[in-house]
Amino acid sequence: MTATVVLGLAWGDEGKGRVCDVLAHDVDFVSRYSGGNNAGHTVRVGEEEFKLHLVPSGIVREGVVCTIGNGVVVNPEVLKQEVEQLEARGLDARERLKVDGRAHVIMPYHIALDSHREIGLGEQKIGTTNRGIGPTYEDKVARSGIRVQDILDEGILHRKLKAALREKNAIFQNVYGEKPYDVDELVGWLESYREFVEPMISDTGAMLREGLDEGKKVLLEGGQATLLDNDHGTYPFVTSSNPTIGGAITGSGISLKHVENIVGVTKAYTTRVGDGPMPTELHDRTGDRIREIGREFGTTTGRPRRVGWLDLPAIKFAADLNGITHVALTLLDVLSEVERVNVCVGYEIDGERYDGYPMHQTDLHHARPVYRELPGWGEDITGCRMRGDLPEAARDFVEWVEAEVGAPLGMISVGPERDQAIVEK
Ligand code: 2SA
Ligand code: MG
Repeated sequence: MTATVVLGLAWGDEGKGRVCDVLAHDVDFVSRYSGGNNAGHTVRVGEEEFKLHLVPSGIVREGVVCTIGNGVVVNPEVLKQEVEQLEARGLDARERLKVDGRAHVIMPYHIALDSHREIGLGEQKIGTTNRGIGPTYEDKVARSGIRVQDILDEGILHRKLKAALREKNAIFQNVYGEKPYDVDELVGWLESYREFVEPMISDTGAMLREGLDEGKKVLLEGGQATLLDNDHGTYPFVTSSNPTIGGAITGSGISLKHVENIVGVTKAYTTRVGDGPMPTELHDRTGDRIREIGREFGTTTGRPRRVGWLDLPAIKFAADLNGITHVALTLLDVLSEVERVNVCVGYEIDGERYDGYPMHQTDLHHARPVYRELPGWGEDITGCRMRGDLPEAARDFVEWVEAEVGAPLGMISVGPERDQAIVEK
């Protein structure tokens, strides 16, 4: 009965795909539970690099069954493209991928609305990935969404789309001056994916629960991260799902009793793509260098990521909120290139010192980081495979972070290759 949840502790791109790939070697299932193709998970296997947006990263491991859970939003076009691309590279993706019938479908009008909203917000924009994620979740909550299972029933599609478009078409015509969406055309669009998607549609939650009860191992792969959580993140600069531990349960359909390990992933520094507060953001040459060495560009949109020092109060908040059992520290090798390493240990907010992560959004916008400066190690660590192999300054850094976060470091990644990691139990 063991499920392991891998989730991000900051604003995403912590390397969850990389951590999942290492953990996937002895699991039976890898499952996505939140978000959609706004995620971008990069996995390197030898010379090959896989960039995945919707399909769980376990697909690159032979024999692993991958599920897209009920909490995910699915763009059928992207799903088909991604599966076909994986197949073209010799992976039997179609046979090993299951999609929950309860998952919601990202429709073309959701993508259009995402883009109109962002333009309308101007400088206050959220900086979304423009994949229609927010509007799809809105429809889910409003009970006017289209689900994957609906693709199998033309009558239902007609009825649901007609109802959904009544208000939406008025918005497209009257607010945005665009032509309305046509129900028949959209039904035709969805039906064009029926043959492809039908064999994959499953009750993935039941499948996972049954597997877990039989002693199989499940890895739940988070998309986005804690500070982008709709409830706990830096609202409104968040995504529209719950990438945190509660969302892992709701979005996968497994029970709390099955969860044994919760791995919180953080980089040795911080990045954020999209708008919103980021107290430790660097606007200098060090930031540019970290961006360059860490190849910090959005996997989905190619946007340069904002780069800053590790924000410990934020990470500690996320670790506490998710009840993590282990930390996975990634991209430690990137810091080999900087002379001194800063870590934020608190904030100064309107003249007062705070140690914790602020609840008020205004405080977060006003927060100035208080740093502890540590010596850099200035040497290549990509060959280290045990903690003891690390230079003293790097070891001091990881051990201090481990003590501060209060959970053991299960993995320290020292390079992008599958084996470039220090893995501990
Ligand atoms: P959305 O599209 O509605 O989910 O955007 C809302 C906010 O969530 C952020 N967000 C992300 N942040 C980091 N990484 C994400 N995935 C891609 C990647 C992003 C990319 O792995 O690189 O390629 O740009 C991701 N997805 C959503 C987003 O920036 C908004 O701040
Ligand atoms: Mg990413």
